[in-house]
Amino acid sequence: MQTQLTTSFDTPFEEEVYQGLMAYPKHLSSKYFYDAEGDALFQQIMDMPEYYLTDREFEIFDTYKQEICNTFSSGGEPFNLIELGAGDGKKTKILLKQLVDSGIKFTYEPIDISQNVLDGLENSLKRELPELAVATQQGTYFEALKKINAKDGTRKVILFLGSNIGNLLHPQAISFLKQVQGLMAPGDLFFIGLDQKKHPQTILDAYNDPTGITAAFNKNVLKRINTELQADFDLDAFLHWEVYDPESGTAKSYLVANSPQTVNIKKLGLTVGFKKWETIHTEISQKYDDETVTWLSEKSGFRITEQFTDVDGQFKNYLFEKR
Ligand code: AVI
Repeated sequence: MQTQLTTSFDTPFEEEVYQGLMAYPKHLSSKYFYDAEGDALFQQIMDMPEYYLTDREFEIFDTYKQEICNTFSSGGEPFNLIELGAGDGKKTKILLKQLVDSGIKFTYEPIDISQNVLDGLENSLKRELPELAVATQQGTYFEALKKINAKDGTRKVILFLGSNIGNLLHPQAISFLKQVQGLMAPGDLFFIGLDQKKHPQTILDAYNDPTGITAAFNKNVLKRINTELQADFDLDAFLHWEVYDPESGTAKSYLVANSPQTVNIKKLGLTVGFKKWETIHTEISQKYDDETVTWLSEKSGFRITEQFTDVDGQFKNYLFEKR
């Protein structure tokens, strides 16, 4: 049973929560996992032994830092190294250090929606790499890229790491890549990290850790609805559930109601009923193979010029060029 008293929304969050919980089957977007608490939980996830993605990409950078940096600096012209969604920059620092040590001229321009994240990153870079030129860009990726383009015509190398695009379905990923491609000039490069298809159990373990960090991360969307929209979700009344389809390469996260219940969301004037075992789909984490990456790149106007992988082929970083 669903009842609704109001339909005007103050924020996209309100509208998406409303639409997602009124839908059948129910869904909520994983982009709402990330508030200060969600950011901290994701940081813990990246440090978990089961979450191999971070370590494998770190291994690739550590092994191929020289080759990667040579491709970035081709021709020796100064360039802007732009990172979409910079986070704490742990992996990027390997490349930054290599570029600085090689005397290559570049400016690091991390883009993030959170000024807090950017301040933390800038402070740590000042301490660890004082000679590095940094120009942080607060805002959405596309706003910030447009601003960078308007400022000067310096060649761009754009980083999008951590298989972040895997949280988008293929059509959304293509539209995202097309927008990036549209903001690139000939000669600019796009360097993207993509998690690969592998033993299904390895993937399930990465998204279903025994300590419950991933479960807390998944439930953080309910916690945000409780605090920001004055709701009364009982977090213990939902199970975190992960499935992986080895054919499509899609890992999906759900929250599953373990009892019949009614949730009130005051800010939306909404009462939402859940049957026992009813689901809320919250996240996809797409896994890739070379054929799929080639298809995605071609669909969005790119060509793959190089790729780097860890020793077991678990993760890959691809270099895309505008076609
Ligand atoms: C940010 N993103 C690429 C992570 C992933 O692997 O899908 C988010 C995450 N969800 C659960 N664990 C990590």
